Amino acid sequence: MVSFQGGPAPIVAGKSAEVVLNLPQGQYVMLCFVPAPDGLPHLAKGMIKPVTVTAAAASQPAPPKAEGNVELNDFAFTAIPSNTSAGKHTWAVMNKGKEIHEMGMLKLSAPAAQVQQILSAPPPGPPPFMDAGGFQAIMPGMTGWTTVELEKGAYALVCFVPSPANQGKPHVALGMFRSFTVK
Ligand SMILES: [Cu+2]
Repeated sequence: MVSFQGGPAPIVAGKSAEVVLNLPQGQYVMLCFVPAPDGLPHLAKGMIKPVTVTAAAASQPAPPKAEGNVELNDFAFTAIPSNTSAGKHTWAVMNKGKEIHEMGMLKLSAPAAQVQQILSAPPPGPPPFMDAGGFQAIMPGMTGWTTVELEKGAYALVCFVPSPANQGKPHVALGMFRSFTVK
């Protein structure tokens, strides 16, 4: 009934995330899957909004100039930009796999290996990371753009999309996690 067309990934309160999408004309919904303290996703509490995308104007802006590519694959981030210095960067996010993928970005406050393990089976209590934006799920073959604002420290890219070919396991449990350091 739906196809995933991207959008900004979860971000901590008070910060902002930026994406550029090339949306075909049609009916859309914006929604938020982040769980509330009672476990219900925000969309069940009203965080869902229909949007109509009308026909494109004759003259279209050029795609953003990306300084690097993030390649999403089954089930790994097979390429990430080489320049991850502190500051703003515009990345092209490309789904090169056969499944739907996303590029969630986390700022880590624990070693990456420990965070990766926790994400597959989250224990109760505050997580050792902060949601730092990124790019929401897109269909195979699609590309979008995100401008990320990096601070010094440890980060990871992660995909939580469930895999139909693997009993619905989230991609992170299949290895779709890649850490990087911002200097
Ligand atoms: Cu994925």
